[in-house]
Amino acid sequence: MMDVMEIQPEVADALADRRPVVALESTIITHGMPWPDNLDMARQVEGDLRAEGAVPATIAVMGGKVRVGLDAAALEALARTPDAMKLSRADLAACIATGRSGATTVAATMICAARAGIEVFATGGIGGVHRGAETSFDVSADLQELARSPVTVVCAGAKAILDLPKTLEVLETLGVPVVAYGQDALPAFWSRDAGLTAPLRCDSPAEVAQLLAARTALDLSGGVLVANPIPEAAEIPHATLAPLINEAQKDADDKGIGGKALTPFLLARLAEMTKGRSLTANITLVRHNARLAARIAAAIVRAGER
Ligand code: PSU
Ligand code: MN
Repeated sequence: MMDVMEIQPEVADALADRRPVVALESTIITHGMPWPDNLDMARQVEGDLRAEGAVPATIAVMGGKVRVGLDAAALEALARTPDAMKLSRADLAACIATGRSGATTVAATMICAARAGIEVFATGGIGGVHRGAETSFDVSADLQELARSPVTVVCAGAKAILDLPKTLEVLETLGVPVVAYGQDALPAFWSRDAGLTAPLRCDSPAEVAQLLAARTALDLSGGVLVANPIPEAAEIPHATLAPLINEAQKDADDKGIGGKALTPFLLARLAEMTKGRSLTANITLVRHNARLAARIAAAIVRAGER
């Protein structure tokens, strides 16, 4: 069989020794943030994981292989490749087969993490049901993947550029546990609360590990979504953002932007409209999620030792 995975030795050793490892996606680097903030963010997040005692495994496709764990040179090369393919489940194999560079979305990162044996993954926000999906049918493949791949995804909720009630409905239909961390409200990426209550709540990494153990005992497939509210100091209130999001979505509609280009367009447009405040908030929340993901990975390891 074709060997398509290249696991960095540091990551492989940590997995073999049952030490905490946390996967990181790469679309946020190539399509979610501009150069050079993207590289700074990627390095900082890896540093945050290490500071919490976890080994980072940033995932991307380079040179015809899925690389699990990138060295400094590979991370920089990727951050300088804005035309990297944006990979979801549908594109992963084609990117490998053609030898192109590709950045993994939440969906593709989950697939690769699960194959590598990594149980926890940190990101900013997941994809979801886009506004106007009743006509565009634009529902991110991230949601299906959460139902399929056994990975715990720590995010700051779904981006407020999405239709959040519909996103929650689809996750419920797919049987994906959606857990708000430390509060009842569903965090909405740049805002701690957009007026929706999360279906489930956990208040500590140990509680998340217990939930995962019970799911394993029941042989339930798929992943778990942990939504960690952005730190208060960095939050942009929902009322401030809502009109800007409407405007950004209208710009996208006017320009005929949809499909894979929509999320990157909306993020870039919002960063412009908020004069960089949304980008700063995005970086803060990803780093915050990485620290929680590391603590959850450590709690899973501890639970396995008992
Ligand atoms: N989180 C961010 N910025 C991003 C993304 C997430 O803070 O750019 C990316 C993720 O990779 C996610 C993708 O999987 O956006 C969703 O894209 P789509 O809506 O096209 O499925
Ligand atoms: Mn889409």
